[in-house]
Amino acid sequence: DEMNDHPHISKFLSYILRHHPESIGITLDSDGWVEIDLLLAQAQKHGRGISRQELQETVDNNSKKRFTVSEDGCRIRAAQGHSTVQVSMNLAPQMPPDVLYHGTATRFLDSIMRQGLQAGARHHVHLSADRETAVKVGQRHGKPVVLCIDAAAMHQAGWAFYLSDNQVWLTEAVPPQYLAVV
Ligand code: HQG
Repeated sequence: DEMNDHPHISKFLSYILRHHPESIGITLDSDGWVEIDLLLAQAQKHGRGISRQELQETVDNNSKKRFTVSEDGCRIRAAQGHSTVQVSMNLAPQMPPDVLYHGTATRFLDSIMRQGLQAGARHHVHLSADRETAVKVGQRHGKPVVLCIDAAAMHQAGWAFYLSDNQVWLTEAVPPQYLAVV
């Protein structure tokens, strides 16, 4: 099926490209890229036979555009969400919109309003330019609540913001004074 988004392959690629490339004996470069031929060969060796076409369909049909293939078609990377791997992604700091949103679960609110938003296992806190995306992200964790981030004030104070290949806004942390419950 040409619209197949291959959710199992997507989960596998997220695991490898965000968290544990070493589990199939590959390393990512500092921008998070790996040669597709090498990735597929090593996956095969570890019992995950994936064709080049299945990989391309997974990339093209992924609802969140989680993976980016390089312009020459030879390399792939996860757009965001990295944890343990040492990747910088080499994203240039960007001027954020004045307001950004973060969706979370209500049970995290007290802690977040005390400590601010923290990246936890990931390299960055994930923010979105629209409220709807934040609601969806929050729903993954429980009863959703959306926080408004005063990105203009943060930017003014010197915090760097980055925009991932798939339009997720990233920053190191968000101190409580820049947060409000919508
Ligand atoms: C919460 C998905 C207590 C934070 C989405 C979140 C996103 C705190 C959870 C991407 C806290 C971490 C990332 C604090 C933050 N006290 N809780 N001080 N600071 N939290 O999954 O943003 O499907 O690591 O609110 O679309 O939910 O993976 O982050 O609830 O873009 O492609 O700690 O993951 O994309 O959870 O989601 P996560 P997230 P993918």
